[in-house]
Amino acid sequence: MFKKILIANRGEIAVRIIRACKNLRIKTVAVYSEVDKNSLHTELADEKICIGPANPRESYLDMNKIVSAALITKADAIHPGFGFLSESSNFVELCKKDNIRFIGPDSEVIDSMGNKSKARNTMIEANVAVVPGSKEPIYKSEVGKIIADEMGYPVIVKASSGGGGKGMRIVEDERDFHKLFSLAQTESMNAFNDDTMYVEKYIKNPKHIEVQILGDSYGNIIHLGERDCSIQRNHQKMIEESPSPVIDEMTREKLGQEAIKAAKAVNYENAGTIEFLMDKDFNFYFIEMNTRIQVEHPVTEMVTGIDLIKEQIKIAAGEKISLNQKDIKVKGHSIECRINAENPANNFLPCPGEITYLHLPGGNGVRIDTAIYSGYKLPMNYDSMIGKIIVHGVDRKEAIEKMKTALDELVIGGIETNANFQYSLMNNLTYLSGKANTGFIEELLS
Ligand code: MV4
Repeated sequence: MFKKILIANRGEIAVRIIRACKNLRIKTVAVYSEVDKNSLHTELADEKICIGPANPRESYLDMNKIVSAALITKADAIHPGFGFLSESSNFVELCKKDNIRFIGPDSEVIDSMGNKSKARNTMIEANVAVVPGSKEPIYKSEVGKIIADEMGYPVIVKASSGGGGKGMRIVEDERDFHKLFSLAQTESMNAFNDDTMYVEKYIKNPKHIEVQILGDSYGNIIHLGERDCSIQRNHQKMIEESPSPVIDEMTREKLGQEAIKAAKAVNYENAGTIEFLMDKDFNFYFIEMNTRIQVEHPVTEMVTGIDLIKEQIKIAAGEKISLNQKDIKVKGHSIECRINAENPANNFLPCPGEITYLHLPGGNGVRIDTAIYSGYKLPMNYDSMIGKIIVHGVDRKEAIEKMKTALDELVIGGIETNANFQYSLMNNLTYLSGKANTGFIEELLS
């Protein structure tokens, strides 16, 4: 097992990883930027090392600085968390060169899934259901249009390097194809320096369902059920839950096997997520694979009782997964609400500032993952997510009641947050029905 792990991240996920390391009696190194000098992760870690200015490019995204920090502190592994360097194959290679274990999959796997068009092809070869669409990467609008015309409209044009909605355009009418393809391609070029595109049939108002998987270095792969992440705004998830309120035990097993098939196609090792779209007739289609731990991992932990970060560390250290698929039971229901420093009354504008007062909720089945404390000044340089409330109940109804109680009890003084907006969603009839799809928030706000 590792003796010391460097956490190449900040905020609540850095704190979450430090706690898992402590549980495993592994020493921890925090890295921080100048504006994060007073951040909680630096306090909780055994050692801390400043890696530069607030701008992520000069600190949390600077691979050389992070590897240097690991070498100086003699850390034998790096946990990247999510965002930042978590899906950088170059970073994985750099770690390898210096004999530092990257806690995550190998660089080739990251690359093959990071290119969405390539990932689609891999899944088609492996007989995983994907959205009908192009097989080869597309560079010319004329080529894309032939495929779109044949499929019929609406279609969606996507950037191979895309993510978070960037480089994506829905085309309803064939006359708009060239214009929208070109817009998406230009956006992709600017954001990712890549003009590789692909085309899919557009599925209207799908549910976003993802399956958590774990794979070890001995070829064992298990799934830990699904998360329903349909409640999102501008491609940012707001609420996630497990299990999905619309998936029964039989469908869960089928979907889980589909996810395992997808993971096996790339010999997946460590924690990963297979993303599916579900249409109104309950058909599932693979869209992407995320080769990292995700923000919403706690809802899976709550219903399965498995600590995913500890599993990631053990797998990276060369241990076999100690669980069999038949040991994995989804028990009760878990919901996560993301708490953001933002103002819902002003188009969800980020609102960093000083937290003048803080009361966090608690109680049976209430978990708070956060790095904020009373007196903490939120820097403006990073994501507006400041924490997550995760609840676990015997069923969805009880989980919702616990979430309402927790949101009501939460007091964050000095800054605006989306907590009241989240509370209102817990009373929304569409949300309560469990049938809300990815178009729900946009419709609600329109
Ligand atoms: C889709 C889709 C419908 N059909 N693909 C959004 C982010 C990225 N991970 C994939 N996304 C989608 N892919 C097909 N074939 C719908 C979404 C989607 C979406 C698209 C446009 C505007 C808002 C959206 C919100 C959620 C999901």
